Amino acid sequence: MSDSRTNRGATRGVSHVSRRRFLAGAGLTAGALMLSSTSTAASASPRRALSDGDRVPALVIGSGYGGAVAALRLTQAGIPTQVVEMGRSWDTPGSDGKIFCGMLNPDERSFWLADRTDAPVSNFIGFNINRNIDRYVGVLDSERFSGIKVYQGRGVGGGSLVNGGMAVTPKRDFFEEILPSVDPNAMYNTYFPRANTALGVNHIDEDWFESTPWYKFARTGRTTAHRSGFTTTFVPNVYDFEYMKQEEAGQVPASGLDGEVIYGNNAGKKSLDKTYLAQAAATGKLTITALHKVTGVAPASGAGYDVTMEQIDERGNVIATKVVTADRVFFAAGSVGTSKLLVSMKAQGHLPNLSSQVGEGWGNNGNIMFGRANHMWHPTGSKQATIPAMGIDNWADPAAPVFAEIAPLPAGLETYVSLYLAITKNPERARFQFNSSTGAVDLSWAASQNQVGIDMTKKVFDKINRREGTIYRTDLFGVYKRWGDNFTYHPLGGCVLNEATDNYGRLSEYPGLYVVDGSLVPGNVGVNPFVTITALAERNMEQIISADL
Ligand code: FAE
Repeated sequence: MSDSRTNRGATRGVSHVSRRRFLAGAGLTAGALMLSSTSTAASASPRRALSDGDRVPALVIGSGYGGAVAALRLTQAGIPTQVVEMGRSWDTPGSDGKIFCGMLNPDERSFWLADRTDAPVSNFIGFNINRNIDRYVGVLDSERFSGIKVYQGRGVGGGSLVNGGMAVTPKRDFFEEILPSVDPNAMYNTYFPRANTALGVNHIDEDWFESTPWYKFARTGRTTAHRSGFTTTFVPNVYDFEYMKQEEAGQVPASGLDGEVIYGNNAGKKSLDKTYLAQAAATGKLTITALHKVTGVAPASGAGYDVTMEQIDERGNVIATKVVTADRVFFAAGSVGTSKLLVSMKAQGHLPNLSSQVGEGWGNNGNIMFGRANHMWHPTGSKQATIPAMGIDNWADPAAPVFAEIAPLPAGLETYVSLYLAITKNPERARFQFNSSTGAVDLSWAASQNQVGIDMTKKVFDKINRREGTIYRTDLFGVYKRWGDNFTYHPLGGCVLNEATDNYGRLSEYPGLYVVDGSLVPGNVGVNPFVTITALAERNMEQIISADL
């Protein structure tokens, strides 16, 4: 079986350009980082956080992928843009001199307003490895609904702060299947390449991959996959692999080689604050108001929309409530955040004419995490990079459509575990619903809806286990629990393009309201989603700016 480059064509030649952009971006960010945590834009005008009663031309709710694209393209079009972000700006080191904490020593910076960490791999050989922490506006949230837990990044940069950086352009035939109203030629010729360039996507040096101890876990996963007849593929990333090589050589501070990823990377990763948001800040037209959570959007008297927000302190206490009037509002709070806001605004009569499709079409991108126990003669290495670089690609098999990332388990010791995050073609969907008795928005997903994804995963990995004479680990996600099927890293949908919105993300019933984030993607994209979210936002913003502004 052979390796192949995942969608290499879409990103070929990007690394040199993006490296230059990254360095430029990092410089800009350094300037931006001098500002306070409530107003982080370099030379933004006005250079202050939003105040009660302000009137602004464009307000973006959330600073993840959709929000960052909107911010950059609006500011480049000359429009002063306000981004409102509920998380903090991750620009100030803690007492240990680092901005983020590592995975093996999590502290209050790890989790969003929680008393205890809630790591996806929660257990190890019978022990729960979570630990008590102080409540703080940490960078990773595990938002709980009755049937699923949704991991999301919190802070300026959204999911880019906590994710594994895997930058995968989706397979064209599946993209055409899920979003038939979108011109695929435009996406694959223009917007995917644009997104990959602006995100700073790069590829691992394959010779280095083959020789470094830090990717032994991936080579072991590859060997066992190939022996059972499965194909693997290198996966592009926004972590700078050249920086990682320098980490190995001891020339720069280690991050991806020092157990840092889901609670943030202190170096190496081109998160959005170093790419899109840094470029937007450089226009002088951007202001980011952090630690402000939008709670309501409703038509203003006269023109525009009143956006209500709560300012919180770093312990999560509400310290002010503000209402800002915006001519245009871009919902970029992520699949969960945007869907919850819109569903509750509709149900409470603030935006009653929103489409009945708002809240529909949510999926978990078929996520299933699990581990296999290798034999002792098949170690995975005590040294493991935190950044995944390879996947098992069985998507074309209709009986078991699975794209499984070979994930690291950087425990600092040999575990013999091969860990995987499988993306399966799970067709199950759920809806967000307003609960009038609690005032909260529930998600209807039931745990049983992930069984179809487990069945697909088993078809691939049972075969590998039979061939290798190995078994699944049952100690990683609880006690005697084989599947990490009760959480997702990839929430998608809830405000699906061309169903809840028009074909460009406009909430047509309310001119001036737009959706630009992962809620537009209908539940499953077959690969890790941020490149798709970014490229779709690029496409939609181009149209919106030229036609509406
Ligand atoms: P997102 O990035 O979540 O940004 C939404 C932002 O809005 C956040 O910063 C929120 O704090 C903020 N927000 C929410 N509600 C409000 C409100 N009411 N008021 C103000 N602000 C608000 O949305 N994807 C990949 O493609 N590759 C990977 O390797 C990968 N690894 C992942 C690993 C982890 C641990 C996690 C959690 C996710 C991973 N993902 C990965 C998923 C990826 O990060 C996710 O799809 C995108 O971040 C979603 O982008 P959005 O713009 O939709």
